[in-house]
Amino acid sequence: MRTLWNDAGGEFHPVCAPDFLPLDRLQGLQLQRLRATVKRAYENVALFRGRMEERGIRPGDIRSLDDIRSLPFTEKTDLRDTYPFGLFASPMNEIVRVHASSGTTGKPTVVAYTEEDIEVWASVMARTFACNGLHRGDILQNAYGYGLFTGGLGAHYGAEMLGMTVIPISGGQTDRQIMIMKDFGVTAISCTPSYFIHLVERAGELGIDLRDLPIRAGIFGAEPWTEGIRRHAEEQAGIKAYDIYGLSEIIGPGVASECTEQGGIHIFEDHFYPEIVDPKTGEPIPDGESGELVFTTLSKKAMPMIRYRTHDITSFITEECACGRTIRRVKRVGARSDDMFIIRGVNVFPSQIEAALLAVEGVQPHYQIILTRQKGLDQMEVQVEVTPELFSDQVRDLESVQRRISKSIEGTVGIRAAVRLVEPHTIERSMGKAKRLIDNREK
Ligand code: DLL
Repeated sequence: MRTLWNDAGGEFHPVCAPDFLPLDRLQGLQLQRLRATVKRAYENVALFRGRMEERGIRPGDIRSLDDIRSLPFTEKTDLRDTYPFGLFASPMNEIVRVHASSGTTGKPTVVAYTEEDIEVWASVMARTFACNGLHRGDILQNAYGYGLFTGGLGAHYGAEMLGMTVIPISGGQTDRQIMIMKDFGVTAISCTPSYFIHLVERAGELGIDLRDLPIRAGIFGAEPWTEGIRRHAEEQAGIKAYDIYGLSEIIGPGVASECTEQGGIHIFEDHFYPEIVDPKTGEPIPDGESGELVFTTLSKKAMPMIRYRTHDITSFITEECACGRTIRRVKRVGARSDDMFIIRGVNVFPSQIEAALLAVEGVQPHYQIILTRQKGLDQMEVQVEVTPELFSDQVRDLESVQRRISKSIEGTVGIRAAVRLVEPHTIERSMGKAKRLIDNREK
């Protein structure tokens, strides 16, 4: 993979130029690419052609960016129904890579890349790292999982394109990660936020204070996380923690990223056209209101996606960003519409529970929400770890923390939860995406 020379001391990299395009140029590019994508999807993918024909739309009917609204949505079930290769728009001999997401039930969803797609992917990941203030000379410990998951290889190619030194360590083997971080002079780590919290904790047990090491940035994504987790990671490790977002169906990581302003994620919208719609009606909603993020890929060859419903909930940020990027920002994705659970008629997102927990002193960012049904009534128990000092304290102190947590949860979501304080290390640690919710209610 070609590495672009970064001759501006890390402040600017040529691959980042599209981040700063004037709006009319950006929109011109988007329209040109949208038309080409729709034509490609129509001509090569039976599902897209069939759906467009049902609506009487032909590729030539897309004349403006707003015309995108006449196109049908695509859902994750469409990938499952056409498993494994039914949505490919390129012949197999042009596909150089496939990835797949494990999926909670049954078959995985498969995604594909041509050589050009891999180049685009590397470039949007290079732009992500540049957004995070990284550059040639940085040493990146890439602890996203390598393999069928898009995190590891996606970050890897982007880091190399930017000219960083990559340590392709993948997830797991935490003690070894800490040794390498220290011995190799690592300046940035990429992994899930929950894994980083685990790594910081383990370093502490080994008597290593990450604040004494050169590491200065954490590139965190692949799961929802909160400002509480950011504060914890930044304080405990002496780093800046950045939010990066993506999904396999669109490309993997590299769809959107925070910049050093840390005020929402910039979408690389020259390649991924965003819409935010009402999750129930599919109709567009006014800028600034929250709804479901929908993406249309603008340059993917192997697997173009038309109006893909992410089920991720966010809103557009309308103010300009101080960093000068013209590409639009959305708020961090705190919730997926399908992560939401309903308990006693109240809609609750796991991230709301996380925010309520971390607002209480002495609470550690390790928790699990367990739902059960007893005598026909839904019950929510939140198991959460507290600091070892607190745990060894008097029962009275523990009870007071328990009460404060209960109050904080009730104040946030409006319902009572049974709170169980558990000893450090009781909650299972994850190497990748953390599992926060266990729903034991029979369906
Ligand atoms: O998680 C790609 C990725 C890898 C993103 C590494 C960032 C870093 P999937 O496994 O297909 O792809 O999962 C995609 O994860 O629809 C969101 O629900 C969630 N997600 C990803 N990033 C974030 C984030 C990768 N920063 C699904 N905040 C998406 C909240 C996120 N949720």
